[in-house]
Amino acid sequence: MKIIDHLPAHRLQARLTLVLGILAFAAALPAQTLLGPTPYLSFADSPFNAGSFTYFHLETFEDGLFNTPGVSASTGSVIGPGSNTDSVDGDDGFIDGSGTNGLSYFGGGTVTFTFSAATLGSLPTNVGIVWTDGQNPTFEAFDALNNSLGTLLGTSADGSNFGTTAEDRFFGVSYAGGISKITITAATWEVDHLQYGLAAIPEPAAFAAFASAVALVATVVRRRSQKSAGKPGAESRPASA
Ligand SMILES: [Ca+2]
Ligand SMILES: [Ca+2]
Ligand SMILES: [Ca+2]
Ligand SMILES: [Ca+2]
Repeated sequence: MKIIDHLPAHRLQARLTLVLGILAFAAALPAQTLLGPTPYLSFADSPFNAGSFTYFHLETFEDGLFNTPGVSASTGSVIGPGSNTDSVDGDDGFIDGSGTNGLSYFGGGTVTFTFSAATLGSLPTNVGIVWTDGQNPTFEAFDALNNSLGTLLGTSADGSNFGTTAEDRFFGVSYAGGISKITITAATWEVDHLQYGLAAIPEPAAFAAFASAVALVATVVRRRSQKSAGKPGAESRPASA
């Protein structure tokens, strides 16, 4: 190819190294990870429980309000303790197989929880919610451009609406590029423990790949400038080889 042929060898190497470095970093960026459905009786069961976050919010609805920052819901309402209420089990202080003494969030059809980058500073990288009752749900998550990050299907519904908790499941997603919204869809659904955070540090694999790419490029640039210093005019000369 003409474009490559006329480049001095060291410039060609520098460009190839830069391209390879960028490709390595892009390939190492973690794709989305869908999490669940997994049993959930308290926040101790959350895959985000031991995570490190710049911000993290957990909405348990126990104050009777949907008032966590930077998130809005398209439909649904908070419901208080009652024989048909199905809070996360531990919210009433006892993991005892019953969620009737806690509070939860109830509705039907599709509910969309939308995150505000303006309020939060940036979109969350980790989002989860706990389905506690209703029909088996579909969970879906979306990136900043509203592309789907994938779906998860529930299979644990027990057919009872009296606060049983063995069926309760966590549904979530991790995505370093940011999550703009999630949806839960079922004819009727009850959910709890909406949780979302911004991971505090890059994933180790991605950071290592990025550091390697930067080091490679730095090495090539240093060699190139050493060569240029020793060979005046090398930059504009056609390759002799
Ligand atoms: Ca309980
Ligand atoms: Ca609750
Ligand atoms: Ca339940
Ligand atoms: Ca049930």
